[in-house]
Amino acid sequence: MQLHLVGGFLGSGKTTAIISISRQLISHGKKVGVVTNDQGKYLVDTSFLRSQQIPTVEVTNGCFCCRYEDLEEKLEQLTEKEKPDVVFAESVGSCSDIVATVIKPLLELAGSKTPPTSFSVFADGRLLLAFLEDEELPFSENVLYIFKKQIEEAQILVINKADLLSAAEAERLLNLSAQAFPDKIIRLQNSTSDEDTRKWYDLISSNSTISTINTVEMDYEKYGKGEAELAWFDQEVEIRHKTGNVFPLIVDLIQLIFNKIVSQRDTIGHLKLMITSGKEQIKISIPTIEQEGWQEDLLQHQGNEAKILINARVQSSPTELSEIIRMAIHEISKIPGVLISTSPADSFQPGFPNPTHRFNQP
Ligand SMILES: Nc1nc2c(ncn2[C@@H]2O[C@H](COP(=O)(O)OP(=O)(O)OP(=O)(O)O)[C@@H](O)[C@H]2O)c(=O)[nH]1
Ligand SMILES: [Mg+2]
Repeated sequence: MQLHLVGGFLGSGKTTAIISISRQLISHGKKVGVVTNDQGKYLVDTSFLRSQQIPTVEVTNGCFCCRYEDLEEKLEQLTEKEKPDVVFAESVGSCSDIVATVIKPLLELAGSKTPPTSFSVFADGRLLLAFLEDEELPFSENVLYIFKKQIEEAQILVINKADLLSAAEAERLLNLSAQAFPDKIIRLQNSTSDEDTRKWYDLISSNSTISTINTVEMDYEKYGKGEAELAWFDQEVEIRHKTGNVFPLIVDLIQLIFNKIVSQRDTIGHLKLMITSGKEQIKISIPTIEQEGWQEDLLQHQGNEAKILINARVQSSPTELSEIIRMAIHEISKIPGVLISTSPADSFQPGFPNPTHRFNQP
């Protein structure tokens, strides 16, 4: 069995690439499994992967490094149940120091039955270009530290969302990345293209150098502060309209949340929603740089009730983020004919990173 670790910042495209290649592999008769990971416990990604019939287990309530034993246990469960040929493990987008705390332990601990084959780190090409050209990014210094460290420890750097770059930007980005990271394997990729994710898979499945991967220096004070400057919010919302279609209301709800976050000068890491209506399951995703078209996608659907799982990861405080979402839901609930019920909201800052193991020799 091959195990491919996939890291990188919130919204960089990890799940998109994993789904694209998993579906291709499954259609060619391979057995695939995925491990998702998050600080929260109600995960849009898990729900979306399962909706695509991809066997998925999850490590919740903390990153792989802080819940290392859980990761090993889930890998074992998946291996026993599905007997997969290939497993992808996607770490939470606020996690770094994965080489020292996950890859080295998986490679070197006697009890570890699942040594990894590759470690890819995804970065949104537009954010990476701004970063390498010393432009200001919309993150605090400590959050930017996490973004930077994730890239620094990559074995394979996937510069993603290539389709959203001009040819000139792509060329500049490749040149700058080659200069900044001479020791990495660098790929420019569009993860919405099956052909491109297939090439990524060819690269990671033939990788033979994982055992030589180096750990990076990590300032845990800065890393911890960066995580604490992010807010997590998860909630399930059921919306019904007595006579009409709820989808335009869902668009309004998301737009209200988005506008309020932006007007408060908070930065979205990733706002993602899983909408279930009848037999349909739709994932809506708004990363740091909003991608157009989600409104039109949603308005193609119809139904007078839906269940919405909200996962918001925002540079903000949990109190502020909860209030923004509570107010938006309240606004929509005032519309005549609309009935809304909500599960208790789960809102918090990720705890200080406290890895189970840390192999700090290079
Ligand atoms: N145009 C374009 N969009 C992409 C690409 N890869 C991902 N996306 C979009 O980017 C958004 C975020 O993608 P995800 O795959 O959910 O990102 P992620 O890294 O798994 O996010 P988290 O799990 O929250 O950290 C979605 O709207 C995707 O459709 C790409 O190569 N090109
Ligand atoms: Mg994901």
